[in-house]
Amino acid sequence: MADNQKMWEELGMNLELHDQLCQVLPQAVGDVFLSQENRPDGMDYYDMVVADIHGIRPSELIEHQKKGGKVFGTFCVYVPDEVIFAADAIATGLCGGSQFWVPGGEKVLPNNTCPLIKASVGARLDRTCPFFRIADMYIGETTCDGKKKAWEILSEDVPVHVMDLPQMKRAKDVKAWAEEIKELMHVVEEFTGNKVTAEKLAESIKLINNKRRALDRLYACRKNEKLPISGTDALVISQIAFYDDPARFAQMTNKLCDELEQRIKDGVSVVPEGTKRIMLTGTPLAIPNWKLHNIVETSGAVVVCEEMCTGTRYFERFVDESGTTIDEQIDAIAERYMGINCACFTPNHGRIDDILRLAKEYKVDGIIDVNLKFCNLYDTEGYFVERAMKEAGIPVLGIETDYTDSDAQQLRTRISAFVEML
Ligand code: BJ8
Repeated sequence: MADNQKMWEELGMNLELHDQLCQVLPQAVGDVFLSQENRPDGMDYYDMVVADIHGIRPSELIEHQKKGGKVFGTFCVYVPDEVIFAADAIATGLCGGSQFWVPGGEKVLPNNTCPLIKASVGARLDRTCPFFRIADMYIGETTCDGKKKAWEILSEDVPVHVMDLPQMKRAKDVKAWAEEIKELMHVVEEFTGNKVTAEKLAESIKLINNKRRALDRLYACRKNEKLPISGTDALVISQIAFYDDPARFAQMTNKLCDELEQRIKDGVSVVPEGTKRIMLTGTPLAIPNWKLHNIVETSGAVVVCEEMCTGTRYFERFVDESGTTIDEQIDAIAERYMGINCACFTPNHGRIDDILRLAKEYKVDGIIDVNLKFCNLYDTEGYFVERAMKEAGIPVLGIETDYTDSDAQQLRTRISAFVEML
């Protein structure tokens, strides 16, 4: 811990403010995770990572920098990690999921900005998150208006490269995205001084695909009637995937899956038979946002799937590994990423198809459509999502929330009533 203090100091962090965050986190982890019963032993790894969230991984990133490597911070699942790792750099997710960072963001952003953006900007400007201090360059994207303007503010403090994400899915849009990926590759090459070769890119495509395969395997376990892992535990694994070392993450997650598959064989479940199965859909739940899972899972139901960026949108479908030239590989990367169905696209029927498919695959009893307050995109798309679910006969509850706890009681009442009627 003394080492962490020294590292944070050297990173120029606001130690006094950061101490306040360090004081509340262990309590939150205890309340949300350690209070669960019959957890798989393999959760030890993720518990350790979360317990020292501002220590273990940041010190690894700094080690990498000491050897001359660069670290890139990202905020969206459309930004292809493959290209960054291919230049011997490291990509790390930076989305802020705590109310702790929101006031810092509100100093420069309108209050009616979504909490994810406010927290991300606040974490940087208030100097209270080591990951935001460590990243040498941020990679933004043009997904929503709030983010677009946030990049301009952040770029006054840190180098930012913004990728222009098309918002339709015509052939020319996929082509345009491939061009953007190529540009990112050049930016990363220049910034790191390392050339991306076809061999390097092939390696990193495999590296990131392997991470996806591990998550896919984890989620497959959640399709089972006998549920070997809680939604809360699965969520934190998805969140850790954004910043952990990808090879180690895949290894540890596969190890956990060995245990989960054994549990399935042995008929072990973390919930009693008949517990209602809930899928969450909507805006992402960035770490340490565990509020909804915690409420659902202490209200007599269990979360079996998240159609979210911290969920299926992150790992479903793999990049074709057969390309041998940079152009073929970049086309394959563009193809895979443009298959993600975010509400920033119009139209976005693919997302409705995904939700209907996932509801069947994960045998869900009901869906909660979650919107982060002031996210206009997902809020508006909720109209189609909720209508399609009703037409399909799947019970759906639409909720809007932020990072504060002020609505926790009200949410608990609504979610309990929803679970009751399933
Ligand atoms: S692919 S969901 S990670 S953009 S920041 S859109 S919540 S108002 S995060 Fe996102 Fe990429 Fe899409 Fe996923 Fe709304 Fe907030 Fe914007 Fe947000």
